[in-house]
Amino acid sequence: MSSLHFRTCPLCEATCALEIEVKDDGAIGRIRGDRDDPWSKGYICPKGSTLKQLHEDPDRVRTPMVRGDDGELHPCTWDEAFAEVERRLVPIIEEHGRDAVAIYVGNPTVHNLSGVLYVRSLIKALGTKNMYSASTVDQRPKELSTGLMFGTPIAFAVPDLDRTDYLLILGANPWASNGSLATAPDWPGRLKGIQERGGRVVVVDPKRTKTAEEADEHVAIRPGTDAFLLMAMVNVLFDEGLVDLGDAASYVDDGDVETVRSLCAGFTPEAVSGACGIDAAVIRRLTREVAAAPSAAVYGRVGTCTQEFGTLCSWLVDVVNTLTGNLDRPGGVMFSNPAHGSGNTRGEPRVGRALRLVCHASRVRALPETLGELPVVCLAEEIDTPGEGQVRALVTVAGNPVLSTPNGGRLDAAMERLDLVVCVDPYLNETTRHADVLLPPPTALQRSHYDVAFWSFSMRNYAKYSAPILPMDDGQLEEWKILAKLALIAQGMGADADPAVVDDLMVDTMARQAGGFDVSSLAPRVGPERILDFMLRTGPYALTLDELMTHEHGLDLGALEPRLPDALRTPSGNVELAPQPIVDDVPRLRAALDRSTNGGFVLIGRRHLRSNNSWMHNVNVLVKGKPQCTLQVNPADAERVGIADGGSAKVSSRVGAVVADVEVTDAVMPGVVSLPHGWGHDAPGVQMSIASNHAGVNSNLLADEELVDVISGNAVLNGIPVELAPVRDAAPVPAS
Ligand SMILES: Nc1nc2c(c(=O)[nH]1)N[C@H]1C(S)=C(S)[C@@H](COP(=O)(O)OP(=O)(O)OC[C@H]3O[C@@H](n4cnc5c(=O)[nH]c(N)nc54)[C@H](O)[C@@H]3O)O[C@H]1N2
Ligand SMILES: Nc1nc2c(c(=O)[nH]1)N[C@H]1C(S)=C(S)[C@@H](COP(=O)(O)OP(=O)(O)OC[C@H]3O[C@@H](n4cnc5c(=O)[nH]c(N)nc54)[C@H](O)[C@@H]3O)O[C@H]1N2
Ligand code: SF4
Ligand SMILES: [Mo]
Repeated sequence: MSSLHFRTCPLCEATCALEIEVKDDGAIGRIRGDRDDPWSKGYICPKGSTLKQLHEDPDRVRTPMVRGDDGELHPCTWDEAFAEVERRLVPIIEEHGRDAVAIYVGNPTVHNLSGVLYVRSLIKALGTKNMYSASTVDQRPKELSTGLMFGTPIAFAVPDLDRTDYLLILGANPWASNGSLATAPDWPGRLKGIQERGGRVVVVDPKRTKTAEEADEHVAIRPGTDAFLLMAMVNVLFDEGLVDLGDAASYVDDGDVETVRSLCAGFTPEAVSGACGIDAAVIRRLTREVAAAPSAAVYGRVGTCTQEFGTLCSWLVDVVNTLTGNLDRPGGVMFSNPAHGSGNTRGEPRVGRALRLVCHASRVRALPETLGELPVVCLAEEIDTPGEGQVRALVTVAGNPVLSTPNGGRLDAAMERLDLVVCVDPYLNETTRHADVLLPPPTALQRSHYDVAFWSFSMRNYAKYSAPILPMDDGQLEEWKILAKLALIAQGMGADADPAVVDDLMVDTMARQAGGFDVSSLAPRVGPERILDFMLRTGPYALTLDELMTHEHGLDLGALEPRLPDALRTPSGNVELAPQPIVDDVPRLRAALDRSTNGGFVLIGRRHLRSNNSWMHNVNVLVKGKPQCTLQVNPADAERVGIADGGSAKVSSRVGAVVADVEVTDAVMPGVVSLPHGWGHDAPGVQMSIASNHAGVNSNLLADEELVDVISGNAVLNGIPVELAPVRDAAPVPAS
């Protein structure tokens, strides 16, 4: 006999429901999609079933480790590990101040209930200006544009895939990524659904991706030029009298519409066509199609955020949605109403404070702080540039910035100089190999889950609690306790302090902010479950965790409904269509229009369905077969440079060089080469045996930390100028 358990997959943003078999002896059996789940209906991708392999991976670190006098990491007890953190961290803070300690919070944190809730207490306790996260190599532009326009940075307006008649996708490949900042399982099926209903899907991408191939139309665009394209679309809307805000008109100031009209002046399709590499006639036609469709949604993602005009792009996406009457209507872009509440369900409707922007700047380069964080492109220079305020210690939580952030080579070298590195992570990888103290959390199967992050912007209102499926092993510690212990140490309360102190403080603070909720009513729950129960009870449906637990296949709370004007939290109480910080950035775009390109190559990135950023390459079923980490080159370019399919090429940028295996394909447009990120697992000290056998190269040795979107400080990861050269000798050349 075995038992079946149901839980949400925590690996990507799609939040598919899994059915997991646990055998009599406690071993994990088959993992498949939960067909009774109303949200994902049995859909999963090849990664979902690998929670088993991740749990059983012999390379996964199972005990805390401390670096000894011999320079090696040695297993130790949790008490010893926390004592070591205290012994070394507290003097650094006392001698050099709080800013001498940096923290980097990586992507899996938001896929983890413990992480997402408790990392905040660690950040607060550290009290450092040197707070970094994966957000500034990802979605910070979208957070800023959403925050400025609607008042809440992460309550994004999401495309209503299941009802739309027309979807325009820019810079996203949901056939590989399963979608992002617009949560829904089975994006591929939902895209097909649009076509089956007689709707149309158009994809704007420098590469003919699987998503583009499956679409009705692929429009190839020069990397980094989407803001021109979108500005030209806005220009056409005004020029051809196609502006019609629909119901949203009541919540948008006419003056803002006029401001947008004047901002787009001069960005005609003819003026941008050369820069974008798109015919003016195509730009006009796409604009007319979006305007004429009974409902339409424009959706931009990583490709539009991680470029030079990321914030302008993200803003323009929602400007087009608004000007065509598609904001907040079925089939357009809509706001979720999540069971656990979010920024736009809490507080007073139409009451909000201006988004806090740039309270401080980074020490070395004066890049802007946004939403409490500095851009991660600054991290290495803050470590390797001497002077008052220099970073001397780094805490990483669920992050691998050596592979995931620009100029990873510089960061790798800088980490060698740190007085202390503390990593909360289950693997010894390219970043955590620098750890002095490594604190491994339990696996996904050993922890509870509820997707606080992604159901804040999902395409249906849906809730589900996942209980832990496997017990903790002897000597493991829950991740929330690890984070709480670090917070207590950072606060000077000592390595022996009880994590319950942090837990109580958190729930008390949240209850106070909610206007005096009686926390004792949540007893006897503690930890993440108590906070979740609180959030559900004070959320829009006044659910309780007990009630939610009775829905083991998840609770469908219905399709999205129009939420304007109540979802607005802007100072004006309206949609702010022309926020000043964004208006101020338009001259930069205008200036770039006249900039000539030198005709050289530019690098873009890509994702593969069987990969997940940098950390799942140790799962054999995901990496076996054709190598994923190849440099894709257009046939005409390959011939011109003298490189062949299956050969290797040296790719160089301002900051570094790699030698990559070449894949010649006409899927990438001429002048563009594509290399995925998250690879390069051949560094000494990395303990990921399978990954090291499929090492690949680190594309972020090429990404240039000097290239940023000015408003957000977000890294430019697409459109990086590079040079190509053939490599006759197959032997790898060291990176320069
Ligand atoms: N060139 C280029 N670079 C990119 C991108 C790109 O498109 N191009 N994309 C960017 C994007 S969107 C993102 S989100 C970032 C991702 O970059 P990061 O946020 O740094 O994420 P990963 O590199 O996947 O590293 C995740 C780390 O978390 C650990 N981990 C896994 N599960 C857990 C857990 O449950 N708890 C803890 N504590 N640790 C865990 C893993 O072992 C690994 O060390 O990469 C960015 N980098
Ligand atoms: N299998 C898998 N799934 C994942 C991840 C993963 O690593 N693997 N990572 C997860 C994470 S952290 C995130 S943030 C999401 C990201 O999800 P997506 O945003 O869908 O990310 P990508 O698949 O990288 O798609 C980005 C697309 O932008 C294109 N592009 C590059 N430059 C430009 C440009 O200048 N303009 C335009 N219009 N397009 C451009 C690229 O060719 C690529 O097709 O995926 C998540 N899901
Ligand atoms: S699509 Fe994402 S959530 Fe769904 S099974 Fe795959 S990794 Fe998990
Ligand atoms: Mo991401």
